[in-house]
Amino acid sequence: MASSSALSRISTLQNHISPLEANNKLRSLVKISPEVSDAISNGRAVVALESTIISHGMPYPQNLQTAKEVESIVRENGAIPATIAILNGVPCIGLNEEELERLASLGKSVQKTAGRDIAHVVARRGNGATTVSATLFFASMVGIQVFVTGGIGGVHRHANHTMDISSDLTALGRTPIAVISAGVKSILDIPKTLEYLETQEVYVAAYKSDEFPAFFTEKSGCKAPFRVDSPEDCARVIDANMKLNRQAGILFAVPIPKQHSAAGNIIESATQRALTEAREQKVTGSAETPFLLARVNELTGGTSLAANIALVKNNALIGSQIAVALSQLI
Ligand code: PSU
Ligand code: MN
Repeated sequence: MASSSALSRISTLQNHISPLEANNKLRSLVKISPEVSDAISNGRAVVALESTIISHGMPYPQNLQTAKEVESIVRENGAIPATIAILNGVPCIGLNEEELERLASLGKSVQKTAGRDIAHVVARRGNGATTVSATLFFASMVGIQVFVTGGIGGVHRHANHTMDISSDLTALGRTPIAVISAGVKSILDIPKTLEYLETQEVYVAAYKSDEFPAFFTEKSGCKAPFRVDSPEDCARVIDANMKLNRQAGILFAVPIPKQHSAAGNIIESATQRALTEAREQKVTGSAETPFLLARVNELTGGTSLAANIALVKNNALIGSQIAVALSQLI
């Protein structure tokens, strides 16, 4: 028999009360677009999207083009996109076209905002592009359950010396949201990243594969803890996690589409060179990922950018299907 406090917890869950609904003060601090707000209240499928990938992950204007295309893919597949960023100190959930353009054209002058940086950007009334960790925070605040990105951060190579472990991993460990990514880049230590996700109690599955993907390549040499084969499989995992009130997150790792993985080896050797350059130029901390992404793109003559765009769009397609399957389950 469940105790009465457990029962009231379950009934709260079934009504899907998000922290925002539970705490009116939060409402005055964030701006939710009318479309996203309607979709959430009506139980429609919503997909959160991060913004560091726009400001720091890709150059202008490809970043704007990709952000718009990703939003269209989400809509075409029956879900509502909610791109999250901080504009003039206001966390925005769902950007309109003008806001998206502003963010994309400001590029790297926007503060890369991980969980650690949120209060700083809000206090200074600055502009912040949210990483996976900060996007998880805001998505969870408004009750979004599915979040699409390109690649999440992870345990960096040499982390045993530098302690450089992305806060994406600890945020996933305490936020019950499903993140769809193409795995993690080989600029990171993939086996250690998987170990750390296990420590954080994050559910990890590869999509239609036994192996955890390595962003630009379909395989990393590491077996994924679980395998899922359809959006419905994914939705059932999210539903079980939520009904059990587990506070840890979920990572669905979707391999890059085959036609774009051919360049994987060229990109891998460019990555090795960029890593050496980063060490030589002493690029560390939050500057490391943007440096490596830009350098690998230069070294491959744009091939890595094309592959990056293709995999983000594929993740948006699958993420929307998962969000729709979830909305039909609940
Ligand atoms: N990996 C990518 N592209 C990206 C990022 C990571 O392939 O754009 C971004 C994401 O926003 C991710 C962040 O959340 O970098 C992680 O940064 P750090 O390693 O500093 O935690
Ligand atoms: Mn870091």
